[in-house]
Amino acid sequence: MTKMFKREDFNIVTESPHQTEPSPSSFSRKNETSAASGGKLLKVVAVSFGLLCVLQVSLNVSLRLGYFTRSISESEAQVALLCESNNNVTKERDDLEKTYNNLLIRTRQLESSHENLMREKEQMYKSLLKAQGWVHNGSSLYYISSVKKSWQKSRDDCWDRGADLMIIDNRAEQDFVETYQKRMWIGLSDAKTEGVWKWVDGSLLQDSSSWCPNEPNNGSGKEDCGEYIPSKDCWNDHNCFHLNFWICEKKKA
Ligand SMILES: [Ca+2]
Ligand SMILES: [Ca+2]
Ligand SMILES: [Ca+2]
Repeated sequence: MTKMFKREDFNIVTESPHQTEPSPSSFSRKNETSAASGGKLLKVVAVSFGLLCVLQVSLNVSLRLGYFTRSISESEAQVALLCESNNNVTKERDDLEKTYNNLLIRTRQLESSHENLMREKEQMYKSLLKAQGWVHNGSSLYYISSVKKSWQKSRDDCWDRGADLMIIDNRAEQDFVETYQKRMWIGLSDAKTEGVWKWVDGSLLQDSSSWCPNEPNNGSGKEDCGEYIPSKDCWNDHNCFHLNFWICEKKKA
């Protein structure tokens, strides 16, 4: 047969044999006290946990605030550095602009001075050439002698002046020569090959229309040098040892 145990049986066994059996009311108080202690403990734990949470949040906020404060300070410092750098760059740019403008003014002054000097040089050059007997016409300079010499001596004189006897290239040059009304040696000769007239630069005479009528006639078989005849405004072959005025020509520098 199975014995059925009641709650009271257990309570009796666990108590000392000398202890009086607790009354049902005291047992109930004991349970209430134990429950109250557990509730307090739970409250303490809950409050502690809550405090810990608040503490954690405060700590997090403090840490974040510290971090952001440092970041802001660092950013402000960087901004200050950038501003200072920008100010320096701006000042350098302003200084460079000022220097550039000064150089521009100086360059214009030098250009103006250079142009004045070039004009003065040109004037001095013209004055010097005029003093040396040179005349400017077109793209050439001409020297007309005031004494008479043979054709070769005349040419030597032109060489000494950095020129040569005149080569008449066109009508304008012939007209220029005509204004002097002098019988003058020009740079034309057939001394190397009779009848083959060449200019002093070695070029062959192309246009024979300026010879005087019936010239060149190689008179007496000894006329190998060309001269300008002002009275007829044409050319004649003449004895190279005859004394004549002469005209030199050189290109403008
Ligand atoms: Ca010429
Ligand atoms: Ca001849
Ligand atoms: Ca002749």
